Amino acid sequence: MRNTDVRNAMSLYFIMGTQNVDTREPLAVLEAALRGGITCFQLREKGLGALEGEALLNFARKCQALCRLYRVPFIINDDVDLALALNADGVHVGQDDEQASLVRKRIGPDKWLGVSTHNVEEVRLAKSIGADYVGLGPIYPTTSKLDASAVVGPVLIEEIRSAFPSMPLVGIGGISMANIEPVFHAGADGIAIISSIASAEHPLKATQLFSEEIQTLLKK
Ligand code: FQP
Ligand code: MG
Repeated sequence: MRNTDVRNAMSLYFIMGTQNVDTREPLAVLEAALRGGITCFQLREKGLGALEGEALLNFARKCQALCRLYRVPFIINDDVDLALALNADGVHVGQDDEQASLVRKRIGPDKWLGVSTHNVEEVRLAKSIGADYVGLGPIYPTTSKLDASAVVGPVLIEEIRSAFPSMPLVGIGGISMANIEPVFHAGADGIAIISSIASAEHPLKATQLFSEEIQTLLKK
């Protein structure tokens, strides 16, 4: 069932672009994360020095091929044209991006649509236009997004979970091994991670630690 597949894919959702890996090889970081047990991947290529055009297309294709090898859904952030060109598994858009209802029309019913939300009303709207999941955050202060909105804390997850019991819901923003417990306790299906994996000294080990801890927390 699609809703169950989406919820399961949210458990350890890795987001990365070439700007997130310091001096490392981005594809090596992605492969380490895949080996370590990520359950979904979002290509988020933006900011200073971001790849564009043909270079972006080539890089995205390589990411997609790796994800296929590990049978992990491959989602594109913001760029609906790129998602369509690659036949990606889905698209993620925020409140300031292309309108989610129009994105749904463009990508059709089969691809996953994720929407960033910050309150119950935005989740209600996202659900009504056919979003498959919502990202909720920033749960904690983050350095990965310069234009991040106000920190919401795990309490908002609780509120949204009780209003929408079966909506696939992933917490994002400033999440590390030290603070994941409250996120799952509040009812999230998972966490979205950028720097705690992409900037970790050992991305593979960091991912494995997250994966083990999440399996424990989801059983509680
Ligand atoms: N949630 C998620 C996900 N992915 C994201 N990229 C965001 C939230 C943030 O448009 P947005 O989306 O507010 O900012 P940006 O395009 O800079 O990422 F749920 F997938 F974890
Ligand atoms: Mg966006």
